[in-house]
Amino acid sequence: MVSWIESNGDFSQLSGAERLKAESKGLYGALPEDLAQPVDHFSEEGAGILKFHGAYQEDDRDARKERKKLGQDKLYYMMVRTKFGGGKITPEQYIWCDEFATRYGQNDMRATSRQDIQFHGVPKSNLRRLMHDLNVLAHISTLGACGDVVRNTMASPVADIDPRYVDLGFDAVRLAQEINARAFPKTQAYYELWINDHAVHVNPDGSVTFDRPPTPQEEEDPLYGKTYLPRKFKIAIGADFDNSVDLYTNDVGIMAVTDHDKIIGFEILAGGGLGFSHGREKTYPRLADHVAFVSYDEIWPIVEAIIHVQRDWGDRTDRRQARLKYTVDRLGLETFVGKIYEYAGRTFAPPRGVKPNDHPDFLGWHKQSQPGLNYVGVWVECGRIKDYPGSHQFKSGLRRIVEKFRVSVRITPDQNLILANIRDEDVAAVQDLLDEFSIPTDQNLPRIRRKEMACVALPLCNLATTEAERVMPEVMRGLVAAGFGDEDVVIRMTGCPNGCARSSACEIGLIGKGTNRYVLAVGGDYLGTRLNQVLYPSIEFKDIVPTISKLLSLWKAARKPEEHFGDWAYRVGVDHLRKQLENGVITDQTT
Ligand code: SRM
Ligand code: SF4
Repeated sequence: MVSWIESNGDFSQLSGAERLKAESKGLYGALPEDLAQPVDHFSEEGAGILKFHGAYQEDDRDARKERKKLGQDKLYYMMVRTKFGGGKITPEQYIWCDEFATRYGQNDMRATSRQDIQFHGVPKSNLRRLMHDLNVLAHISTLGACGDVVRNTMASPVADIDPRYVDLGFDAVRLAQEINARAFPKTQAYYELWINDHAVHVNPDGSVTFDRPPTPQEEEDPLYGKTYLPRKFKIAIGADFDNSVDLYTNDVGIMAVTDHDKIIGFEILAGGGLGFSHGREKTYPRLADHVAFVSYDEIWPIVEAIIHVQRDWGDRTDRRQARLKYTVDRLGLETFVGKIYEYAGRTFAPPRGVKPNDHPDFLGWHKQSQPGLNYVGVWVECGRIKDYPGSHQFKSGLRRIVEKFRVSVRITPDQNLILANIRDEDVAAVQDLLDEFSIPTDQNLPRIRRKEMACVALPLCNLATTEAERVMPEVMRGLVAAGFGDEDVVIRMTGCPNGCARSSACEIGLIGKGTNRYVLAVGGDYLGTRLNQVLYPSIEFKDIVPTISKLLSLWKAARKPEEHFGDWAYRVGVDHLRKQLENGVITDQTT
C-alpha cells in the first residue's frame, strides 16, 4: 500500500486510475476526442473520467448474449446521476427531470439510495444534450455525482419543513447543499464540455464539434489536489432522533445531538462503508467510528480535515483498499484522529458516543412547520419512477401532481419521495390524484414494504452478478402473501456485495452471490447502527421467501415485547437460527 504522501508523486507505484486522474488536465481526459466521435460508446479512458462528470457507461446486459451470437458489439447506454443535497428538488426541476427522462433516456427515473435522480438508458448521442439541458434549463448539476470526490451529501429530507427540525433551527438540507457546493471539483472541463453554447455544436448524430480545442486546466483542484481522492467519499447528516440517512455507513456522518429540544452539538462519525468482495477477507463492510463532538461552526473544518487526511493517506495502489474505512483501520483510530487534528491545525472535543434512537421513513401525511402547509411521503417501488401497466402509475401521477400543485419534491434515503408545501385546501385533491394513479402513501401499503430497498442491478449495472430491483417486488409480495404484511422489518437486496441499497446495514440483507443466488444476512438493527451477519452464504432465489417466512415465524413466536426482528436475530445468534431452520426449508447451503 502506498498513499499519495508516501508516493512522492511517483506514479509508477500507483494504480492506473491515479495516472488517469493526474493526466486528465482538470477532468478532460479523453472526453473531447470521445465526444467528437460519431460512435455509441466512450473509450476506457474517456469512460473513467466521465464518472467525475456524473455519468457511467453501461450496456444492456439482457441483450449481450444475443448480440454476441449475431457478432454485434454491446448495446451501450449511459447512466446520468444528479446531485441533490438532502434530496431536495424544486417543482420546476422535477418536471424537467421527468421531461428529460422521456426525451433522452428510457422514459423512467430512478430515485437513488443517496437521494438523487438517475437517468438510465441514455444513448451516447443524447448525452451532451441531456447534460446541457440539465444544467442550463433545469439548473441541476451532475458534477461529482460519481468519481473519486465527495458524492451527494445526504440529509433528512424534511429538515426544512418538519416541526421537529425547524423548531431546533437546524436545516440539515441546507447544510448538505452547502457541503456539496464546497466539495464540487473546481473544473472548467465540466462547463466547456457540457454547458458552453459558444463554439460548440452538437451534430445531428449526437457527436460534438468544438470550434477550438478545449483549454486544458493547469492549476490543481484546491480541495482535492492533482489526483483527487483515492476513492469515492460520502457524507450524510442526521440527528439523534433521525438516522434515516444511515449515518454509520458513510465516510463521514454528522449527527445533531439534542437535549430538551435544543441542539447541544454534533457528533462526528468517520470510516463507514459497505462494499466488499465475496471471498476476499481484506475487504469488508464497516460502520463508522465516533471521532469528535463539535459545534456547528466546526463542522466544515473537521470534515475538510478528514477529506484531506484521506486524500493524503488513503491507499493509491489498490482501489479495493482505498476507502476511508481502510485508512482508519490501517492507521488505527487514535492515529487517525491525531491526523485530523494535525490537518485542521487544532483539536476537537472527544465524541460523546450518542446513538440515534429512530429511523423514520416519512411516509404518509404530515403537518409542516409552515402554517397551512403539509407534506406527504409517497412510496415508490424500489425507487423506479415509471408507469407500470395496470398498476402503479408513478411517473404520470407524480408529474400531474407536481405540475398542478407546484409541490416541492424530496427524495428519501430509502428511494421514496416526499411531496411538500401542499396547502391544507389541496390535501384532499392531492390524495385523490395519488389514489387515481395508484401511488401509495402509508395507506394501501403493507407495513413490511415501507422500508424495502433494492439496487439497480440487472440489466444495466456493470457489476451486478444477479437481479435485485426487478425481483425484489416478487420477494416482498411473497412475504405479504405468506401473512407477514403487517410486520415492521427492514429488508434490502443488492445484486452484488457493493451494498448500494445498504444491504449489510439492515435487519435482513439479501446480497447477490451469482446468478439467482444470494447471501442471506440477518441481525442488523432497525436503527442502522449494527451490521447484519451471514446466516447462509448462498441461497437460491426460490428459497428466499420460504426461508425468511420461517425466520419471521420463529421471531413472532419468541420475540420479547416490542423486540425488532434484527435485535431478536442478533440475540439468538446465527448458529442457533441455522439449527432452528434445519427442517427442510433450506434446500441448499452451498458456500
Ligand atoms: Fe453504488 C458502484 C448504483 C449507492 C456502494 N453503484 C455502483 C455503480 C456505479 C456500478 C459501477 O461501478 O459500475 C452502480 C450503477 C448502477 C446504475 O445503473 O445505477 C451503483 N449506488 C448505485 C445506486 C444508484 C443504487 C440505487 O439503486 O439506488 C445508488 C446511487 C447513490 C447516489 O445517488 O449517489 C448507490 N453505492 C451506493 C451505496 C449506498 C450509500 O452510499 O448510501 C453504497 C454503499 C455505501 C458505500 O459506499 O460503501 C454503494 N456502489 C458502491 C460500491 C462499493 C464501494 C466500495 O468502496 O466498497 C460500488 C463499486 C465501486 O465503487 O467500485 C458501487
Ligand atoms: Fe450494481 Fe452491485 Fe451496486 Fe447493485 S450493489 S447497483 S449490483 S454495484
